[in-house]
Amino acid sequence: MRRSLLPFLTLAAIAAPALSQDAAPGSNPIIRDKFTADPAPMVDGDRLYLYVGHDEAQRDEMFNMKEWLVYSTTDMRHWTDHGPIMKVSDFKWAKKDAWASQTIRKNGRYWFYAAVEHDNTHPGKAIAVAVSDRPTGPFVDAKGSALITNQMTPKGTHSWEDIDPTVFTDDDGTSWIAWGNRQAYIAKLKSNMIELDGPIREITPPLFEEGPWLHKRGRFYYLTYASLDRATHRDERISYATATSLDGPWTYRGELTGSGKYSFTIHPGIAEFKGNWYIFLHNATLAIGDLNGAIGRRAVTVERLEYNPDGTLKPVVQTEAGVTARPARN
Ligand code: FUB
Repeated sequence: MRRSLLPFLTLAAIAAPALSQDAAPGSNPIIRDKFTADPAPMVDGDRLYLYVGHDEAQRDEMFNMKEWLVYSTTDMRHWTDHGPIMKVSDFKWAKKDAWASQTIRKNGRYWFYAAVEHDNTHPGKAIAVAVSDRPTGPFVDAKGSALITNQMTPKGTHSWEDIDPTVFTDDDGTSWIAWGNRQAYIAKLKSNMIELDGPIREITPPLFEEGPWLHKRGRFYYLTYASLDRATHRDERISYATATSLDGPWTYRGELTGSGKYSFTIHPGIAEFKGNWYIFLHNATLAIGDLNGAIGRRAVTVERLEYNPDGTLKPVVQTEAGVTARPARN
């Protein structure tokens, strides 16, 4: 997120036309009765769960995010609304800002990591961890304090550097957490999932802005993220890097998408579900009542994610049809 552009971006988004509420099930945006952002898919059994932040910005407010929601699907077309899983006020040490999150299953429990604003004891953004016995919650604060605070990454230049956690369990059972804004970091998690195991390492890839997402396919690890080329672009796009080990080195592979329509931010979430790969994103094309899309009123979308034979990713075109369109022929 880059603060100086925000008034302009909000005005640009006000031009968004209203979208039809009776579009084909599964077309983009996939949730149309609430503004949702920062999608984080998790596959569990027969179902894909989608964790999102709830955008509730009014008028010219920038962000107003107080809670996280979860939806699920078995067919990528029809989504069940399971409601809020947690409010930021459930973390007693946090002040506000239910920002980007990710949930993973480990040892039969569901671990939810999220960015929030810490209270004045540790000024700046922080990363929280919560746990539940069910993917739909309720989730409770698993630690009673932040997992990561702004003070733990002293090289950073700004107070919202420690946001957007992505959590990934490697083939050997070790779980890792990566996060960041402008600087990207990675650390191992202890098996209790609520403590770091060892040092924090910086892994900032080219043009990194925020929203890292870790996944693995075949021999490659992928670090996909919101990027911003300040010299040429006004809005974030998605870029990615690959490695053959989470210790790196990471090879920059370039841009994967353009910007989200009418949106300064964009945020990737990737999952394989029933033999197909998907990338979830957000844009600001949705209008609800007299509220149009804006920087704080986003809408989650999904597209197919396809690989080239060498493991690189095919460019993703953001569409209204989304997964309702026929898959492209190889
Ligand atoms: O939704 C609030 C923030 O905006 C997220 O943490 C960033 O990734 C960006 O989407």
